[in-house]
Amino acid sequence: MRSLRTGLSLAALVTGAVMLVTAPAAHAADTPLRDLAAAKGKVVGTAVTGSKLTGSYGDIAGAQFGSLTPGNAMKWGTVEPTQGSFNWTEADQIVAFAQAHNQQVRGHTLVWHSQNPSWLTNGTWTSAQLSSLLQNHISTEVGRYKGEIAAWDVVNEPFNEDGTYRSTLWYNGLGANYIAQALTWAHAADPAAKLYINDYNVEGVNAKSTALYNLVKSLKTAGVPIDGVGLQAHLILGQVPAGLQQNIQRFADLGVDVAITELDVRMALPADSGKLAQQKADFKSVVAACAAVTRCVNITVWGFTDSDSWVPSTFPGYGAATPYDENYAPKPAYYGIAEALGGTTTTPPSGSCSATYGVTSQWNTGFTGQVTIACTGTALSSWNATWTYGAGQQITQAWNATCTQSGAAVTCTNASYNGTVPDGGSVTFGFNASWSGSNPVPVVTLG
Ligand code: 9MR
Repeated sequence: MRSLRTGLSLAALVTGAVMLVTAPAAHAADTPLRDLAAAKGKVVGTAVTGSKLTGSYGDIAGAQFGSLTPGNAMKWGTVEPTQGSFNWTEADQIVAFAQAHNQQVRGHTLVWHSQNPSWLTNGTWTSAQLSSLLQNHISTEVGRYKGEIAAWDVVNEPFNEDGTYRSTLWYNGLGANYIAQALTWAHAADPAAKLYINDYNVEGVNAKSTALYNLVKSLKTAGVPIDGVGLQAHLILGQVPAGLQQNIQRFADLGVDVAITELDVRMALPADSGKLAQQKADFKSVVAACAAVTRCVNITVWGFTDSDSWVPSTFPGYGAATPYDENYAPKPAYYGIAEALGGTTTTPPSGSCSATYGVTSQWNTGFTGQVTIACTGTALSSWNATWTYGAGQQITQAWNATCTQSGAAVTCTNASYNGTVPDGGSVTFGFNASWSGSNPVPVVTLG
């Protein structure tokens, strides 16, 4: 019974119940992205933050994605902040969550110039010492998760834009051979893990991607264990490189897998319906390019919600780069991914607002729910959301709205500060309620 209830609350959150202002619509994305991808022999994944894997964030991460990449939790600076003293807490948490949700883990990342501990970057090392530090790091981390990581981004961002090697701690201390050595050590520590080199601005055919291509080719020739190439795909709105599929194909033809490892599409804020439609087209074309190449095995978004994206802090004035908005409402980009994976989705028609009801947690006698009101192509300056409870549920408390209940009829009206729902934006309110017997999801009407 308990697991049935958990199942109910998850289904309620993910599928929700939607009523459009303009017209009732069969709501889209009934099949989770991970299932659409699996039907095409692909995996769709997301970067995650371990501490957030509860509530709506955890429900969506678990239900929609077939692989998880720790956004920061497996980086050297996180796992060994002080030499010899390890912190695997967040990494372990993500691996455990993935296993509980039948998901792969993409390990990220073992050898990088960034997010290293200061004891390492501030130290003075001979090349023999540096080599031994790196070998120990790789053996320790890969060994710890042996058998639990589908693929490792062993080397991250080794190239400059012109295709020369980036000047880093590793390149300067060990020469270009650090790449082959890192792959060899990783393979020794977990022979089953797929080993990748991962970089950005290598999505199209250009000097940098050609340098990566030449490197992979020479590693293959030399018998170095290299299984895949990661194209990060941190893209700008409307700028998906024309040669993306051709570039994926040329790597595949070398006999390695390809993954889109960090997909996001940033836009100048504020978002509006035109930009969100372009973003949908961009996500769709990236996913379609991967779907068209057999050896393109994984498409991972770098955070699935705009509330968990690196973009706004790194590119001030830019954001809205992921498939879900900050309130966990799926954006047009979400439907772009689904459509490229063969899903038949009905995106809300332009010029409408919708309300999505979800149960975010449930216990013996009560539950917490939320309603997200999202607009595209139009905006609201005030709103009320009404529904009828079918099984005696009773609201006890609400936040970010004023809710009243008369018999089975519930009416929730905007608070003084959140009546405005901008074009391309959303607001969410929440409530606690009691239930017994069953807790069916009502249909919400916006007024
Ligand atoms: O998402 C990561 C963010 O939380 C960190 O602050 C940032 C620091 O550089 O790294 C982000 O992830 C990066 C990834 O590890 C490698 N490719 C670029 C990503 C965005 O910076």
